[in-house]
Amino acid sequence: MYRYLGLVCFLWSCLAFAGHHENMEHSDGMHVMNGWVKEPLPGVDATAVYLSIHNPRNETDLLLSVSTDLAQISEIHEMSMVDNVMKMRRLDSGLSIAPDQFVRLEPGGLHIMLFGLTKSFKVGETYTATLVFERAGKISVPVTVRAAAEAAHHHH
Ligand SMILES: [Cu+2]
Repeated sequence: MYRYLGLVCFLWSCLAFAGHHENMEHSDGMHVMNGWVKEPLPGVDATAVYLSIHNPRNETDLLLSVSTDLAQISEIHEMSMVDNVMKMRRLDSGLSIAPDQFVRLEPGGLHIMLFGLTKSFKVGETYTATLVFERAGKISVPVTVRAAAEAAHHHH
């Protein structure tokens, strides 16, 4: 029990600091939280990471790239409806995050696409994603595997 107290205190101080921050990675420049990765569909060598980012500073920052220990290639993607068809495109110039903006990467929208998977992706396991921001620099966060059935469809 006692070993959890430090964690609880840590989380509580986060909550006291800002109500929406759970499982947050602290950084001077950027808050990254709630990271998870969708269990790949059978026979598909790709999946996606989702997380939330909050820019607490008064200058815009840019998510330039992401790397993980889950796959050979990670790309920042955006999904949107074009003529009633869901289209996915790579954000080649990164993802801009305005001052105090809270950005959710979630199924059906922004995501970090993984290609060339290198792990077994057992549900509940936790891996690491490292985000590189133009100003805030590198921030590593945990991403936990969730079952594909729990997540919304992600067509390629
Ligand atoms: Cu994608």
